[in-house]
Amino acid sequence: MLEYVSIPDAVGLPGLRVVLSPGFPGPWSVAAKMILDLKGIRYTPVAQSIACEDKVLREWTGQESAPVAVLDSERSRSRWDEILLLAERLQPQPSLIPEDERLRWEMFGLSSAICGEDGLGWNFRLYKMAAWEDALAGKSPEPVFLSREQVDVMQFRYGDPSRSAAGAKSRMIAILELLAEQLHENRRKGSPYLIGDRLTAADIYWTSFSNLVAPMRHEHCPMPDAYRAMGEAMGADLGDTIDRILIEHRDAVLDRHLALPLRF
Ligand SMILES: N[C@@H](CCC(=O)N[C@@H](CS)C(=O)NCC(=O)O)C(=O)O
Repeated sequence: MLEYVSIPDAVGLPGLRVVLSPGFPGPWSVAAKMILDLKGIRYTPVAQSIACEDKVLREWTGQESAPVAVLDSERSRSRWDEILLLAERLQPQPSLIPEDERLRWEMFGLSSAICGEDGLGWNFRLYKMAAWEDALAGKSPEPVFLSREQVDVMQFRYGDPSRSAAGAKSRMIAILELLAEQLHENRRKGSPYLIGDRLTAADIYWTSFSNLVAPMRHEHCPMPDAYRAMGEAMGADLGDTIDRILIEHRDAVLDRHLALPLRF
């Protein structure tokens, strides 16, 4: 595990502090960490408690999720795109945002389909929250590793009463198909990456979020059994909609670009 400082201790520290979810590979947190590490940006890791109310974190950053990055006395940055732009500013090389305006637009669009509200990660969570509700009501054997109170916190933060579990699952399938199509198309053009001919943040986001539907090998990413089981169950529910090319690409990004095993 990384060496974390507590939220109250982090508030008064100088430099870049990044609040992460310790001990499990929360996809937004892992992606932020991959981006900072790839660029060699130093920061103080700060520990968040998942799905808990935290007055100090709210007062400090205006929200309670992880990841959130705070540089000196600047405003906090909690969205995936804000954190990416901050990292690019602090260390422009290697750049993870294409220079070409059209590719840049494609990169942010595709990344939003992975990490943005109503994207892959968001719909995974909606799908799981529906299963947890059923399990807590005694209607399903789905394992729930959050308490009733924590599930309520998650519903308040991320819930969408208009989206059924089936709707969340079809959105995930549509996004996975889009990612696979994009990889096939770029491969035909001679590039192994999602956008253009080099690594961009979109590849990083897919790599990190892939754990939700196809957990990484243990030697790449040791994680709690319950978390691995959750991703495996999601993969089984999605069946053969996960094109092999997505997993090959994820493994290639891990091998070529990231320090393994991942630590969090
Ligand atoms: N704020 C992020 C989303 C981050 C996010 O969804 N974080 C989740 C990771 S599972 C989280 O912190 N969940 C637990 C919590 O809210 O305590 C964004 O908009 O890009």
